[in-house]
Amino acid sequence: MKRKWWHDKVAYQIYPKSFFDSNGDGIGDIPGIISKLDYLKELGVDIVWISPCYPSPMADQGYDISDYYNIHPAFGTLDDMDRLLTEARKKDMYILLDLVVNHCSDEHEWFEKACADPEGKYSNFFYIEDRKEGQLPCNWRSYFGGSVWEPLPGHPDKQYLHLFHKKQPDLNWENPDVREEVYKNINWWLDRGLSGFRIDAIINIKKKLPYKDYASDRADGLCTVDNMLAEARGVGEFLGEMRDRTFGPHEAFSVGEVFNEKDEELPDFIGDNGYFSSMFDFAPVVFGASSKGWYDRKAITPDDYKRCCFHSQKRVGDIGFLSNIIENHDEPRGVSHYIPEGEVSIYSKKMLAVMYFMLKGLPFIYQGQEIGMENMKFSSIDQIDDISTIDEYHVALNAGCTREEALKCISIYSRDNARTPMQWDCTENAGFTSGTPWLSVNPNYREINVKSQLNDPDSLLSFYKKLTALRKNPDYKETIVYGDLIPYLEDQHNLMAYFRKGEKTLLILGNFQTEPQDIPLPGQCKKVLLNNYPETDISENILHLKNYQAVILEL
Ligand code: TEU
Ligand code: CA
Repeated sequence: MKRKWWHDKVAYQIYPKSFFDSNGDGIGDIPGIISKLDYLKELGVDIVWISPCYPSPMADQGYDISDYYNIHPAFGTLDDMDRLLTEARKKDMYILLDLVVNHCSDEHEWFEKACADPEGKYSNFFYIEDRKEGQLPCNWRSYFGGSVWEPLPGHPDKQYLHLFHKKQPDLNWENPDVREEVYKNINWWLDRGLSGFRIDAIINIKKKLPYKDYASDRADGLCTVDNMLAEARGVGEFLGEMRDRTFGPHEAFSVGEVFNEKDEELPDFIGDNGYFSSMFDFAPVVFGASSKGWYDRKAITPDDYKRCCFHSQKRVGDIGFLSNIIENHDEPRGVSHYIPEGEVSIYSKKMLAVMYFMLKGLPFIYQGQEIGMENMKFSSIDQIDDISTIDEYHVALNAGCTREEALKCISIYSRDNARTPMQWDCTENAGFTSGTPWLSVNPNYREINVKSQLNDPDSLLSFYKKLTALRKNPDYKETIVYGDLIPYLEDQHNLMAYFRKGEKTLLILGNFQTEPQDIPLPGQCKKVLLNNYPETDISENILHLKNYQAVILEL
């Protein structure tokens, strides 16, 4: 594996709408991000990915872009963005934006021009088909519910394809003009001083054509697009071209949102000169998902979590670098997702932090994760903003769930769990805004907030600082960044343990339960590098792990 500038870094995801509001309109903004750069620097963050902040009608919270060359006025101006890039550079920090190019907004001028003249140049920017007697070209279901086909505004005899919301028409990547527009935009940002991109829904850009039906998997007669994506071939030609025309020459960082890639494709995706610098490991994130919907999803156990992580680590081996997460803006809060209900505590939160942070790859922290923000307890569907959650609520009801059952499943999996405002302090609205927040603050902000953790050496925030410091510690960096990952006592129930072997040998262990566990050590412990308890109890080479204890040992 070739060494790259970003390998030893720590990354952080900002969901700008919910991060910090500088002007009291209830919406987080870029000046707000600038004012918190020192906070991130002290946490040990180097790379910051900001979810979309471009002009957008916000049908999908900015993942529906109407202008790729500007900033949404609620978030600030291009000057603010330039200032953010300059300030970040002064602090040796790197800014990534979100590249959302599987689709644009239906309010983007390309789509408006396609509607104005469906025979003109821009109609070929999208997938537009004739609509004879209301017939659909295929029975694919959009990710947010309903058919992927929608009548073309102003032209009821035509219809366009949208794998996501109907306000997110898919861009036709088969058209070289579309690809040129995308590359032009990427280069424009990179030339402006951006360090790279997180790349949204990128596996969706290649469609299996001609359109055809697949077996339906729900009562609506439609089927998930996963069937079609599994059969689509040739996405690599687009991705290789994109790399060669944009990221490659700029030596920019790119991290792909890639689902369902096959083992043999890994070297093409993230090997030396892969399409992307890295891609997220979604194995634990998607565990238990059902094509029927969230209501049918199977909960993940600690053993499942471990198996998912190790499976990904083994398949990627030395090919490249995964990006490791426990949550993002599409997922529940990691501590609520991976720690069994009733066992969420400062100990289990720290244990989970150790477990994922020490995996091989690039660790990403999602805003609020570092203070242990938890899922919201939604008591009514009216508290939900997210389109995907509202769809899943109705999917559950249509499948026969009661309102209580439907509410319970969306409470567990809602994307809004991660989108509630960042909890900065214990004043009203958690110090996120002086106005009315666009989405309710989690009422637990009085207990869980940055201010109360900043000067507490035992807080989760301080613990994350120890983890980032260890990753940068010159004595251990080489091992933590490049050392092999080898599972230890892999089949032991509720234990997650692995070696990182390089210049040094580290053993990372986490007791994923409230009951204590005795673990035989494979060698003499030279040093305890990190522990979520004050003491480490080792006698005669047996490590006695307490309730959710996690330790990093040097052997
Ligand atoms: O997500 C892509 C994706 O696959 C999601 O549909 C995911 O399965 C879903 O969020 C689970 O509820 C990306 C973005 O991360 C997401 O926020 C956007 O809504 C989506 O693309 C469309 O741009
Ligand atoms: Ca604001």
